[in-house]
Order: sequence, then structure tokens, then C-alpha cells
Amino acid sequence: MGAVTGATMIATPDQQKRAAAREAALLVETGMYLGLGTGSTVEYFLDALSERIKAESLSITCVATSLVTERRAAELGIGVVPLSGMLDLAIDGADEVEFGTLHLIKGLGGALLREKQIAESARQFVVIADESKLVRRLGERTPLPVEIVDFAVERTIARIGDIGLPGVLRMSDAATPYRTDNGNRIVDCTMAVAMTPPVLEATLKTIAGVVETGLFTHGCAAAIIGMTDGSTRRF
Ligand code: ABF
Repeated sequence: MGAVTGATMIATPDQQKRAAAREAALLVETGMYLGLGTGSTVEYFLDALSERIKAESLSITCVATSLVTERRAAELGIGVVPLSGMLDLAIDGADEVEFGTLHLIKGLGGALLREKQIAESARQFVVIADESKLVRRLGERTPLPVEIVDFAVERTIARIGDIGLPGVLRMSDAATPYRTDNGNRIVDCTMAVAMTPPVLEATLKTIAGVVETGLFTHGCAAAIIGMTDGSTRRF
């Protein structure tokens, strides 16, 4: 239970994430083909989903956006299948949710490519997050992850820099570059350009060697946000 100061309860970020996750779990219906995102908020969603499956004997078919999620789902007895065809619903987290536009930055967890493939394959794509993820303008709080191929990495980073996005290759440790589930690299870029997110997303994708960006500029139907006051709000 969060702290109560005066008349307002102060929910911790984890409590905010859990509240959003529980509300999202209520969207799941038996028979659904469901996309499972990646990150700590989604882990709370998997817990809530697992409780509903057991309590209500739900029958659902799931696709995972990462090997981490696949493993966590398996621990909870939730099997996953490969992505094929349209999903009924996809639930995922985000690093930033822009007020008004529902444009997102995703990918700090490194799963952005499969997350975007699953988001684009869902009739309804819903994001769950704690209040700290809400921003007035993308790039305020987190870098923009860009997934690039393993060939000519420095050249690709330089080309991304040429359009105004200075980037740093993500490392697993001091000597080991990070690799995605797809065997690619991630460049974490500073959003230092005046381009709108849709234009920036399209511009980045013209650079040979860029596989995908963490800009999600269409398709987010709703964001369920756990708020500091203990409530949840839908944007
Ligand atoms: C995932 O959700 C990633 O794209 C993003 O990095 C993450 C947010 O993590 P958390 O829910 O732990 O804040 O979809």
C-alpha cells in the first residue's frame, strides 16, 4: 500500500505499474490471440493475466516480443507461439508516452523490433506504464534506441549523427556490445532534432543499416497509466 500524505495516497512506481497492468489484464477475453510485451510493467501484466487464466480458465494464444518474456510466460504456464496473422490485442510497456499524440519511445529493454512487429499486427495495441513515462515531448527523459545491423556499425552511427542524432553504441559491459534477440546492435540516440517523430522515424529508416527505431508513431489505441495518487487513467 502506498504512503498517505494528507488526503492523497502516494503510490510508488511499482504500485503504479501494477495498477496499470491489472487494468490491462481485464481487457483479455478467452479465445484471444494476444501479444505480450517486454519490461517490468509487462511482468506485472503477466502475473495478473496468469491469475485470470487460472481463476476463469481462460483459453488464449500468446506471442512474445522477447526471449525474456517468453521465459517469464513459460514460468507462469503461459505458452507462446510464433507470430502469424493478426492479433486481437497486444499489451506492452513504453519508455515515454507523449501527451496528446500517444507517440511512444520504446526499446530501452532492447526488444523494439519484435515489439513493433507485434504492435503493428494487433487490432488493438495498448500501452501500460507508470506516471513517470508521460512526457510533453518525446526525448525529454530517455534516449531513442535505434536497432542497426552488425556490419559497418561505426559508419551507420555516423550517418544517424549526420541527421542530427548523436548516438552511443549500447554495451552489455565495458568490452561487449549489446546484442538484441535478433543479433543486431542498439544505438542510443539523443533526440536533438526539430523533426516531428513521424518524420524522424521515416528519415531514420532511409539509412542503410538501420533495422528499426524505438519511435512508435502510429497504432497505439490507448495508454493505461498508473498514477501517483493510486488511480489509473486512460489516455
Ligand atoms: C518495453 O517496455 C520496452 O520497449 C521499454 O523499454 C519497456 C519499459 O520498461 P518498464 O515497463 O520496465 O518501464 O516495451
